[in-house]
Amino acid sequence: MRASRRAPLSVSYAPTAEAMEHFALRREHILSIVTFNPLPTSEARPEAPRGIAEIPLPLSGPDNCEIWSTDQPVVSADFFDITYRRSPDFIFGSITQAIACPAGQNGDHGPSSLQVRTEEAYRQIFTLLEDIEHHRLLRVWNWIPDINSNTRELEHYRQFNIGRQNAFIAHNRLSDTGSIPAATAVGTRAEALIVHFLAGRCIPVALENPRQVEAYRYPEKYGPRSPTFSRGGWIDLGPQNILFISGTASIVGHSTMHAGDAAAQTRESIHNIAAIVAEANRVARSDVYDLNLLSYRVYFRNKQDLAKIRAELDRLIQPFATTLYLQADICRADLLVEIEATAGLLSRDDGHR
Ligand code: 3EB
Repeated sequence: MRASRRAPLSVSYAPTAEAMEHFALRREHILSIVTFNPLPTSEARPEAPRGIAEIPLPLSGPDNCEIWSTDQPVVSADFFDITYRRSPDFIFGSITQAIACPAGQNGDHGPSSLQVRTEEAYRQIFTLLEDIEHHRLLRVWNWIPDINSNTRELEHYRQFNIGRQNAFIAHNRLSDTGSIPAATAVGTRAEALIVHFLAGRCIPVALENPRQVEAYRYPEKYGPRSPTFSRGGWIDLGPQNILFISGTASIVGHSTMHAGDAAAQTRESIHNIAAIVAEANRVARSDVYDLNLLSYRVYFRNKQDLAKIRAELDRLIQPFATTLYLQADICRADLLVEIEATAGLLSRDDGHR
C-alpha cells in the first residue's frame, strides 16, 4: 500500500492490519485511521488509541478500513476528552463520553445523562476549534447508544438532539445556518456516545436538499429540539474540491416515506442524494458530481434487508469506489436505511480518479 500525499486531504482503503502497520511505521501524514466492528465488550480498553477512530458497527463484507491522509505533517494531541491529530490545515478528532445509564441519573430528575454528555462533547469540540482559530467544523459522525430506546419517555436520539442544539446555541453557532456541518447520526450497542469530527482551515458551503425541510427546521413532532446538521457540505480547496453528503434517508419534506419497505427506502434515499448532488453542481458551477462517482457508506438496520438494499443500489448506480455496508439502527424507528457519500477524497493509489 502506498499512501497518496498529493492531495491536501485524501482517503484510501486497506485491510485493518495493513493500515495499522502502516500507521505504526509511517504515521506522519495520517490524520486518522477509521476502523469498523464492535468494540470489545470488556472495560479493559475503554478508548481507542490516538489516531484510530473506531466505529462500533459491524462491517458487512471483507475487512476494510479508511485511512485519512494529508500532504502536511501531522501531530497527535489531546484536549479534555478529545483525542485528535492535526496538520496545519486539518483536524480529525474523536471524543467518547461514557453513558453509564442512558436512562438517567438522579432518579428521573434533570436532563438525562445522554443529553448532558452530548452537550459536553460538542462544547469541548467547539472550545477546541475556538482555541485553534480559523478552523471550521466540516463533517461530524455521531455514534449514539441504543438510539431508538426510550428513557424518561423520550427517545435517545431526541435526548441527543437537545444536548447538541444546546451546545450550538451556547457557542453561538445556530444563528449562522451556513456554518451548520454535514453529519451522520446512527445507533450503536456501545455504552458510550462517540463523536468523530473533521475540521479544517477552510470555509465549507453548507448544502440543503430542495426535496426536504432543513433538519434544523423539523417540526416539534420529531422531538423538542430539531437536529442540527446540514444535508451536505462543499469545500473548495483550489486544487481539490470535496463534497460531503450527510447521512440521507427516505424522508421527503419532513415525513418518512415507504415505512417497512427497505428497497423503496433505498430508492428514495438515492433520489435525495441525487438532489444534493444537483445542489453541489449548482454551487460548484460545474457538472462534475455524479452518483456513480461518489464513495458510499450504507447503514442498514436489519440483516435480512441487506440483499434487497444492495440489489437496489447495484441497479441504480455503478459506483467506481468501494461501498461500505454497516449494520446500525437509524434515527427514526421507521427508517431501515441511511446512506452517506463523499466525492473528491479518494486517493489515486486506489486506482480511481
Ligand atoms: C434525517 O434526514 C435522517 O442528526 O446528525 C441523517 C443525518 C439523520 C444526520 C443527525 C440525522 C442526522 O433526518 C437522520
